[in-house]
Amino acid sequence: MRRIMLIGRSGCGKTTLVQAINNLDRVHTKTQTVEFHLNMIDTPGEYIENRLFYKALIVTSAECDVIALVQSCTDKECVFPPKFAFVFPKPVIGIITKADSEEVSFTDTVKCLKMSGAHNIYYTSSYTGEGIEAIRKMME
Ligand SMILES: Nc1nc2c(ncn2[C@@H]2O[C@H](COP(=O)(O)OP(=O)(O)OP(=O)(O)O)[C@@H](O)[C@H]2O)c(=O)[nH]1
Ligand SMILES: [Mg+2]
Repeated sequence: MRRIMLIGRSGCGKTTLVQAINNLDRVHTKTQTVEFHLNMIDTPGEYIENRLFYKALIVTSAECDVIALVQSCTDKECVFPPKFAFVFPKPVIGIITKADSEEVSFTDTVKCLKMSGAHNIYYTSSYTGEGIEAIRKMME
């Protein structure tokens, strides 16, 4: 089983995604620190929003097999610096969250993740379950 580490801005839906993938009850809490699950590592949004924490992300990534850059299709701004993926000596995928949202265009979100250097982009909604099985499969 491959362990995946989620990185993305505050409120983009990382923790909700962990809950959806693991069939856990949906609980809304702001992630305050790095949280280790058997198959996933959940990080606080602040870690990508503040470059002082980049080092912490890189160190923590030693504990995972795949890094996922997570960006909500409802977010206008791309939180990742260009080529950010290349700081990790591991595969980096992109996950688009909140695909159930109305009237969003995925174009900018895809562009953001590609510019960040993510390969393989997954479209997900933790609410409808879209894309959740595809992520589970990728983690097998
Ligand atoms: N429409 C929609 N909203 C979602 C989805 N996933 C999460 N949300 C909402 O987005 C908000 C933030 O979700 P979280 O999972 O806590 O976000 P996070 O990325 O863990 O945020 P931090 O812990 O602060 O870094 C919550 O109000 C969720 O209900 C989704 O698939 N669709
Ligand atoms: Mg969280």
